This record gives sequence, C-alpha cells and structure tokens, in this order.
Amino acid sequence: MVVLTKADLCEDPAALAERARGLHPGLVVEVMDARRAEQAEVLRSWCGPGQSVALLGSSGVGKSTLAGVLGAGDLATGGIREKDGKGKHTTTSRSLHLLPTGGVLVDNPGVREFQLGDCDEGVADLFEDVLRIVAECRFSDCRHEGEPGCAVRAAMESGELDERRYASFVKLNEEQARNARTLAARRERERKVGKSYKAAVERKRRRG
Ligand SMILES: Nc1nc2c(ncn2[C@@H]2O[C@H](COP(=O)(O)OP(=O)(O)O)[C@@H](O)[C@H]2O)c(=O)[nH]1
Ligand SMILES: [Mg+2]
Ligand SMILES: [Zn+2]
Repeated sequence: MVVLTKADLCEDPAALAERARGLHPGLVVEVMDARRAEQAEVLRSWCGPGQSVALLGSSGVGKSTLAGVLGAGDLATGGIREKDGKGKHTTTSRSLHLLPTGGVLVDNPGVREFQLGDCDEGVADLFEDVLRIVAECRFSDCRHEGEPGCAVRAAMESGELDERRYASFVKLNEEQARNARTLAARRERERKVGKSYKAAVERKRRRG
C-alpha cells in the first residue's frame, strides 16, 4: 500500500495518486495530510486485531506523524532541514507499537537502512506480469537490450509494459541477487564457525 502524505503541500495530489496507482495493478494508494486524524481514518481498517503494519519511506515523509495519529503514542517527529528540504533522522531505530485498534505498528527510520534478503519469491509474485513477458523473449538469455525477438522491448513499445515498472523490476532483482550472495556467504561463514566451535567442545570433552 502506498500512502502519499503532505497532500496539503501539493497542487494536484490526485494526479500523483493516479501515477502511483499505475505502478502496480491493484495497488492501494491513499492521499492525506498525515497530521490530521480524520484523513488517516482510511488506514484504520489495516490496523485491526491480528494485523501488522510497517511504515517504510524516506526520512521526513511523515511516518512517525502517521504512527502518532494512528494511536502509537508520543513519538519524536522531526522538522525538515531548511537548507535542502530533507528530513532529519529523528527516528534512528525501529519501534514497535500496539495500536488502540488492536493491530501492531512498526515505525522505521528512513529507507536507507533497508535491504532486501531472501525475497526471490516476493519479487516474482509482485512482478508476475513482467516475468510473463520476459518468458516470451526469443532467447532464454535475452538481456532485453535490443536483441531480436525481445518481448520486453516490444511490450514497452506497445505500452503494455511501463518503463518505470520494468526499471523497478531490474533494480529489485539486482539488489536481491547481490544480497542473496552476501547472505549465502555469511551463512557459510557461520556454518564453519559453528562447526569448529563444536569440534573444540568435543575435543575438550574427550580430554575431560
Ligand atoms: N504539511 C505537512 N507536514 C507533515 C505531514 N506529515 C508530516 N509532516 C511534518 O513533516 C515533518 C517530518 O515528519 P515525521 O513524521 O517526523 O517524518 P518521518 O521521518 O517519516 O517519521 C514533521 O515536522 C511533520 O509535522 C503532512 O501530511 N503535511
Ligand atoms: Mg520518524
Ligand atoms: Zn528480451
């Protein structure tokens, strides 16, 4: 779900909401002034018993403000630096809150701290439409960079595939692949450390 905050500072929030809806079929997009409880009301149906909500977004976009309005209690909210309009990092760690509506909310620092890990399936799920097109390329190792019979190029030209959506797909795949390698390497290291630790304990035990 995408929440566009600071609607009060925008000339035409509805147009931006339409653009955001174009990112993914069925994507829910809400527009609001995050400081106003009555506007955040539409979010309450996501915050009931058994539901978990995590707020993700750049620093300064209004996550902690939203959390507060949804009943997460007093949270530090930050001003915007005059100089560059960027948010200050007021929330430096994750925090978990029980909401009066029965759900659980996680407020996060900016998105820079976020990394994907082990989410092949999630990416495949979210970009099923793109994967279906990719599968139609003539060459199975098509790089979609102008090869003959490339279904991706064709779909972009016909307007079936949004260029920005395809770019997101490529970016997420690259990040996922990179992090999968890092994760695999870390697990291998941990496995080795675990093994040598066990061996040391065993030696010690034998020696009595
Ligand atoms: N005008 C306006 N200001 C907002 C809105 N949402 C948040 N703010 C302000 O933006 C600043 C940063 O908000 P904060 O919740 O700390 O952002 P966070 O870093 O994403 O948690 C604060 O001064 C908020 O009062 C909004 O919808 N409209
Ligand atoms: Mg915050
Ligand atoms: Zn291709």
